[in-house]
Amino acid sequence: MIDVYGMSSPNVVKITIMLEELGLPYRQHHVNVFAGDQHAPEFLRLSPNNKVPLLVDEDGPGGGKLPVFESGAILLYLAEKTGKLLPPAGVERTTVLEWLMVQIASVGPMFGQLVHFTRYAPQGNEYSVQRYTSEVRRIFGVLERRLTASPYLGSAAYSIADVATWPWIRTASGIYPFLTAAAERGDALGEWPALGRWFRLIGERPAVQRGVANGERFLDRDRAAFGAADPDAFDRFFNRGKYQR
Ligand SMILES: N[C@@H](CCC(=O)N[C@@H](CS)C(=O)NCC(=O)O)C(=O)O
Repeated sequence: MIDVYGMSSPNVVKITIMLEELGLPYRQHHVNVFAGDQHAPEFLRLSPNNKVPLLVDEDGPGGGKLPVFESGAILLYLAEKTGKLLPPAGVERTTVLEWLMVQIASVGPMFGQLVHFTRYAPQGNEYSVQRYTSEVRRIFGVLERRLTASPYLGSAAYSIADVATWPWIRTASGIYPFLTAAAERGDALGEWPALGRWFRLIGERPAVQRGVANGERFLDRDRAAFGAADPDAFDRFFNRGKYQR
């Protein structure tokens, strides 16, 4: 059995989508990041970067229990465990890994910073909002060029590079001002037609729909946890105030 520790965020939805694609049974456990659960010693022992998702495979290599942290490493682990969604060798494998790394190194961190500065930072961060809006739009352009040349990010076939990236595009469409305005006009991704085609195609996959539904099982609990968080909890979550290092 596989245990997934997380919340309703895109980095966790990647993992429930992957598990649904693979047909592997799993249990989900909520981590209240606004209450600081990710800093508990027993969680840090398994996920030393104090973040979700964390996956624990009771049937790891050699039959032992294996904890895996970082969503990219989890996707790679599951792909190698099953032999699915990652070519076994050669140029196609390298290309899938390149686009997986683009998600881990660029899409996740830059999109995340834009969420921070548009939603959570105190007023007066115009430079940061502009910087991350510009960077996110640059990344949209990179994905658009890739998906104009290739049906999927990594290769001609759907892979873990798509699984990693899709939930972030989904989340972005609902929250970034430059996309929500376009969404109100009917198509958030209208400026990026190849990205839009890819986004809709993957969104039709039944495993993706199940993965999103399961990944968002904790949405209400996350909203309640967010609502219950006091200023000290937000300072801890954002590493500021007395938690600043
Ligand atoms: N690079 C990490 C990022 C994960 C991440 O940012 N997780 C957030 C929720 S989406 C988290 O656990 N935040 C808690 C914290 O930073 O204390 C991954 O891809 O797994």
